[in-house]
Amino acid sequence: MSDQSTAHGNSRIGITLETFILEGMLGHPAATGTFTSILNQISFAAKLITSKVRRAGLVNVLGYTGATNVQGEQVMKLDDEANAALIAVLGRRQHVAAVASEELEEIELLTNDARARYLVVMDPLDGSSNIDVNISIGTIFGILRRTNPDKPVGPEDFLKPGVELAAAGYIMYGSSTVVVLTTGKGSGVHGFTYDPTCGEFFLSHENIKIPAKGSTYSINEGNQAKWTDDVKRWAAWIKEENKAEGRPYGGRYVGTLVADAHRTLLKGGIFAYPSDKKSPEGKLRLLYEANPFAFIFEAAGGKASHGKGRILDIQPTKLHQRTPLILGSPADVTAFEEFMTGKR
Ligand code: AFP
Repeated sequence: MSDQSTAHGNSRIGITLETFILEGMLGHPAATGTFTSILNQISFAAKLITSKVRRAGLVNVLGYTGATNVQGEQVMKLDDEANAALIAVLGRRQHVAAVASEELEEIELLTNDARARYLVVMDPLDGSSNIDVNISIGTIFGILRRTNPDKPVGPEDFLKPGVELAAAGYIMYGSSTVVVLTTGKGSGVHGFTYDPTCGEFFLSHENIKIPAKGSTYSINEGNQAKWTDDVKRWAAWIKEENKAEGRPYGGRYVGTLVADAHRTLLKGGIFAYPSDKKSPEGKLRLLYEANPFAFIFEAAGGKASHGKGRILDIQPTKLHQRTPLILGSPADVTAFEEFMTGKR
């Protein structure tokens, strides 16, 4: 399959991810190509991880679960493999100085070169408890500009509010592999679907806009006993019969943030992982789960909240900080916030 940019009139549907990224760079005459190169490297990592994910079931069937496989190689957990693939790929071109990963307690330095102007935050394999039951999993990433290139990178360099992200995206290993990315509100949110027969990502979802209001809610109902009274009231309200207001909403919950957020982004509605008695600070991680998704949802016309305000405005204090996370259509997230702030 070749680039099909001409087959759809003005639409760019069908162009490859590489061409899309390159055209973006050509629109910025001052661009050095560094940023373009990082996005290309991430799309290469997406292919590597896809090939590992697609064989995950076989690894078990063939009994490759011990410390070594038949080739005598160390068999890593898929989370570790995804982490290692991303670090290897991002480290190759000296553009990324360091990464903060869900898989690593500390940051990983990739180069001391002062010309490495970017930092990457990532959850290499989100939803890993779903691997064994063959349910969608994903990778989440965000790219930050390095503000002190003359100083060695430290964890404090990653503690920036999400508004400062230069780009964010995710890869979903679902019925197809899809990459969704954005460089912010002006550039839109775009999705690319992988064609395994030729090893390319093609633009399949151009300029994604989330519906203003949806009809689906996504929350782990098993946590109900631990919810605050405000969350309980909201959950009862969303299930209440009210035809004029489009309620009750249908429930959908995968338990992989990437999958629940992807569905919410395309179809509208709300995803909520609020704080509860067990996790008063929330469960999901601010830097590499909440912030990238908040950046994507806002760029698609949606909202991302911690219940009482904007995720992207939170000033992080810790690398692995947690946060409540509410994502979705603007009307649906606003209604949730109204329940949390005593307006309903
Ligand atoms: P795992 O990676 O341990 O499966 O956790 C996935 C996750 O971080 C996120 O992807 C889900 O939205 C959330 O946790 C699900 O959490 P619950 O299992 O508590 O509903």
